[in-house]
Amino acid sequence: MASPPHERPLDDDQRTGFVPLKYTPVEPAECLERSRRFYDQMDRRRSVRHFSDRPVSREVIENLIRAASSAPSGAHRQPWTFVAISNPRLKGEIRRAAEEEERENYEHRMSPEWLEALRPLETGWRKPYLEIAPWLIVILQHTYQLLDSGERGKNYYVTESVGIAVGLFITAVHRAGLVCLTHTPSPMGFLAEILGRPANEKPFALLPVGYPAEDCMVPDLRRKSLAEVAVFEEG
Ligand code: IYR
Repeated sequence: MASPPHERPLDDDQRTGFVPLKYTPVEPAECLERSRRFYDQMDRRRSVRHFSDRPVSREVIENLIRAASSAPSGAHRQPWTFVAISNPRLKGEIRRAAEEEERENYEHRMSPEWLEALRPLETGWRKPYLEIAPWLIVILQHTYQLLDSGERGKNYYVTESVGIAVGLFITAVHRAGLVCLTHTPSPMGFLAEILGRPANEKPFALLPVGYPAEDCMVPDLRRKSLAEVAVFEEG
């Protein structure tokens, strides 16, 4: 009888081998302290729509993308591309295209219920931050792999994987002392077109990144309490 797939010996080109985990032990008290400190820091993260035009070096952006790309992904395919844009002409082109779609959204496509849900955020179709922020990061998901043979290879849990990578990116931005906005102009097809991306890459989100404007204001939101978001089943 043939062995199940996971018990079949690997071909040499499939073998990655195993290495010891690089793990630094941590005592429970230190673990608690670190978890507290990290939460305190993350609780200060806010989505920002008022950016300074103060530059951010390419090296910083490279490190943020490296951190994001450490995300776990289905079958370790890392099915994402981060396009980092500081070119003013491209930023202008993206702003114009995003505003065109967003104007249509706000004036025709969004339901009254949706507009009402957004009212406290005081958003609108105008997106000046797309030109003011020093960097725009476009994240694209690889809906399938383009193999060297030109054939399509399947990717797994693509949306989940890319969502996690964007979460790590947002965390890295905050840890670096910068701010960003998770922006999803809809539909986003124009981004793949403007950036000339291959057919297997589908835009996932557009994140302006930079320093906040000096007079930056954010909506006075409250976050759900632990009891509202967590359920513990212990014992
Ligand atoms: N994409 C639009 C609308 C928008 C939608 C949601 I859901 C938000 O949380 C915020 C905005 C915009 O960027 O204005």
